[in-house]
Amino acid sequence: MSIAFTTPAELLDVLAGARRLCVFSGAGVSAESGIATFRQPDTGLWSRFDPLMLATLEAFQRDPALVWGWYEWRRAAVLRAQPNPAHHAIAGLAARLPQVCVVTQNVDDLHERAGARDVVHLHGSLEAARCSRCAAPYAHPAGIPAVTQGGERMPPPACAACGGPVRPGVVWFGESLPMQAWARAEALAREADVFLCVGTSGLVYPAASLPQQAARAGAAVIQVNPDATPLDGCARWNLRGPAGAVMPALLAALG
Ligand code: BV8
Ligand code: ZN
Repeated sequence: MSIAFTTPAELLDVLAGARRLCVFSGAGVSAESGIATFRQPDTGLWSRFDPLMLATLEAFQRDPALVWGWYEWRRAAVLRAQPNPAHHAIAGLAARLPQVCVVTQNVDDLHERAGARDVVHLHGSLEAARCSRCAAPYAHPAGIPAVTQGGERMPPPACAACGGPVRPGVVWFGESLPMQAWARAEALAREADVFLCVGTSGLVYPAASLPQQAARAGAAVIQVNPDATPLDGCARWNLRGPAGAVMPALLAALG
């Protein structure tokens, strides 16, 4: 069922009665903060590159300065951005319902900056850089990296412990998800009585299997996305609209 902006009473009853709500978010929840999603890439230099081609270990090994520059440009954009009403509404749900967790595919910290307490990062974080050789954590210097909209190649820093090239602390395509985060996300999906998908294309696995796992375990799945996605079929309700409008409306309707 696809509802454009109207929120059926039954959906509100189910959401208001949620005992264990799991919010599953993708790049679309940060779109209204000005953060380019994967499939509507920014018009900058990077629109000439397919993120699926840059977000890989092979790309980093082949051209570390190109990949490090891309991530520093993205990290600068996140540092300049603010959480949008969708992030705030998702954080606000935790004050209205007994148990709310967020499982995100995003590598930004906008859920946390909006006040969300329990956030599981399936694909790592832009702030968690580490040495690609000895895995020593790397602390980014304070402030916003000096990369321009056009982006530029930036050689990655050298690890203080072994001199190896520092890499972004994200999960690249072809890399396994952090075991603990993935195990917790699967458990949360199976235990949820309401599973709310916000702003994801549902194309990247194994993360995209979570809504199915939740539905199979009996959860009521709700999807918020302006477009249709492969998740439509497992959602009991598809709310067709931008998260920045739909999420505050849902929160307000809970009273
Ligand atoms: C792995 C970090 C295996 C980096 C990311 C089946 C099973 C297992 C794996 C695979 C499989 N099939 C294929 C694979 C391989 C691959 C994969 O899924 N490929 C895809 C392209 C087919 N998966 C992997 O490689 C994963 N690893 O499986 O390892 C393994 C096992 C053992 C040993 C070794 C290996 C790792 C995947 C993680 C990749 N890293 N991110 C970085 O950020 O640079 S994924 C990255 O892309 C994001 O994190 C995110 O997850 C994904 C993009 O998806 P979305 O978040 O949904 O964003 P997208 O732009 O696609 O869509 C935005 C949506 O928002 C749209 O629907 C749009 O309509 C909507 N929207 C827009 N505006 C708004 C909005 N919605 C609401 N409001 C708005 N305003
Ligand atoms: Zn090192």
